[in-house]
Amino acid sequence: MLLKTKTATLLLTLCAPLALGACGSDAPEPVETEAVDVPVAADAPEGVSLTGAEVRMPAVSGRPGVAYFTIASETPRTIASVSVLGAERSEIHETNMVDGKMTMAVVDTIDLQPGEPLNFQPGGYHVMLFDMDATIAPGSTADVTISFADGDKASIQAPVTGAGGMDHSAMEGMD
Ligand SMILES: [Cu+2]
Repeated sequence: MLLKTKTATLLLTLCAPLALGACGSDAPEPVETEAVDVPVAADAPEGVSLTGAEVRMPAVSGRPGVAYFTIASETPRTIASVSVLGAERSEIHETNMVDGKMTMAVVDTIDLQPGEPLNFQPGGYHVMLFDMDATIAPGSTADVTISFADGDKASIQAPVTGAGGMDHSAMEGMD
């Protein structure tokens, strides 16, 4: 997942000077640019944190894309829907293992509890994006909006990445 990768990179960057034993004043300052790359919601209700968003292209053109992110709330909230600008329709799905097979089910709403961040990620909750237009392309960003049952919304700019990950192949049979 994107967020984990970025965190690992940041730790490596911070640890490098120590590992080299270069603690003198000549040691280069650790650069934290990787951490800045983690997308953070510019627009979210108070107490809501929305981070690490990613929109992934389908392996086969015309198939649904998928959106991932991490969301947390300091108060109980219900996620009612997730939409992405440039995708005509979206559905929240949950991946489950049933009898050793990976299956997906549409989820209408998700309850968010304080202290329990939800990771939308391959193999778990994810948002399927149908009928994406050309504005969603690798290297660009897509506007992801989470709508809560009380009408509040949180938005984040998600980097669009190329196809990849297991969860896509699992989706090919689904429509
Ligand atoms: Cu799905």
